[in-house]
Amino acid sequence: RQCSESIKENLLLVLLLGSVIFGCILGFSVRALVGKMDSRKIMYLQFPGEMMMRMLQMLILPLIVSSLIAGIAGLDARTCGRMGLRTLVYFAVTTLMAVSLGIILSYIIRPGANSKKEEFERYGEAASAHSVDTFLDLIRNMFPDNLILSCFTGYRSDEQRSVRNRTIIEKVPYNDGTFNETLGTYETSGVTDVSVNSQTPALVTITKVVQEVKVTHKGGQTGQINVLGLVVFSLLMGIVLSRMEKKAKPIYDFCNCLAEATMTIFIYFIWYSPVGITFLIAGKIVEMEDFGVLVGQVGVYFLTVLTGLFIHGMMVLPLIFFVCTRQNPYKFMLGISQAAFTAFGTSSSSATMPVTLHCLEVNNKVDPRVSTFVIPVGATINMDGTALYEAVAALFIANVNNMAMDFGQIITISITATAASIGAAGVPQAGLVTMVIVLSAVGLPVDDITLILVVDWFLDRFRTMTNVTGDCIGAGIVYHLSKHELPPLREEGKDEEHIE
Ligand code: DAS
Repeated sequence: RQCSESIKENLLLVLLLGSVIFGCILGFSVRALVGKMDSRKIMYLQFPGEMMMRMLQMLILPLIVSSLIAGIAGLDARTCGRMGLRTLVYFAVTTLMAVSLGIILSYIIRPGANSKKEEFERYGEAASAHSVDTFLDLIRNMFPDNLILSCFTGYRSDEQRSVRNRTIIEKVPYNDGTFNETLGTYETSGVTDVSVNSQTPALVTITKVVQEVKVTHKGGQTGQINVLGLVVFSLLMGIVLSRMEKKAKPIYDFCNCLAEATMTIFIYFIWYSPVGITFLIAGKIVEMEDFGVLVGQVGVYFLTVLTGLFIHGMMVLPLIFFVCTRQNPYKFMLGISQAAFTAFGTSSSSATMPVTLHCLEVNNKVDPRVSTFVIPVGATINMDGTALYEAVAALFIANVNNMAMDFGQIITISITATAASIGAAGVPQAGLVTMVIVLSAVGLPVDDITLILVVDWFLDRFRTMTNVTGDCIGAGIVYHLSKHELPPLREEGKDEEHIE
């Protein structure tokens, strides 16, 4: 049975790797044969991938709540506290190391230095307008329309009116919050013009709105699930149940059963993920504007981030793992490679979560009570790849504007890049939106985000892979340090000593 399990796991790994490669081939072939596709056709091409994303996202809620509650309820408070402390220390240390690496590399390679903004003009209105479109989509996906538009309509500043006579590229429905139970949507109470063209203060206005929404609606997440809220609830519930001991047995058994059933459903889904990843990647490649942007300073920036992610993900994290566990880190990382490829395909730590838990528990034999604690929290607040990227992007934009950063500003970038990575949700390109915090903290022009937008969808895949790898390495380390304190896992039919 073990042999057939490992054959299945290896087959899935080959299929996932193959899907990434085939997705690139399909994307470039469609791009060469069909050329520019309109957004509707691109949507059709991406549909199988979008379906996979929603299948995985559907499992997040039952999986996190049931496994986290059952995991914590099965532990005594002391073990739980020590495990939590080890997890948070690991998150803080690795995120700060990632930011520091990003800053050091930026000063060595100096992306954007001695370049002029005119150099980026060659991608002109099309790329920038496309970038602004993309940015608007990102913001809209990041926050429910009623949130952003209520802030937006409440944001009627003079600057806003002055922008009004510019090219209108977006008519966005807004609403007054009336929810239509039948349709399950907000009633549209009107249409507001979001007047933006490529290089106008409007983008700053919009990014200020993003900041406003981010600040006044802290934690405002996409229409997707608020993972952080779920994790906090499940942690608290698990701790309370742990103290209730045998009275909590019915809920404890229910959560264990729900977690097992959810992972069984996931096993069916996972065999579809190679198909989904293929079409997700192909659709993005077809959608991509001009690959030529990778030549020149944006290419240097792109390679700086990739170099940092490679060093951090393939050297720094494995070294930390080896120091803490004295085990072969690359063997451990081989066990989580399905999650890494899924992260590359989906660009979402949250959507990858079921795969991540499966890899840790089935391939690397990590105790579910540890993995279901570390991974949901890590997918939400531990994003080493994003933190490194935010630091490099900020220094790239500073170089493009010939603005030298003093020591105080470097420290500010380190702190805000860490905060931005904690604030970013585990959804595609969340790090790009929280970048606004870093840029405005050190007085960099926020609308220069358009300079990096065109390559961001591709960089996002690599930084999401690094984020997921960091979470898995953390789960492996916390498991190694905590396993002697964990009560034996519940056998079939045998009651949990602690609950009993
Ligand atoms: N895509 C995000 C994630 O899921 C990372 C980012 O946007 O930076 O981890």
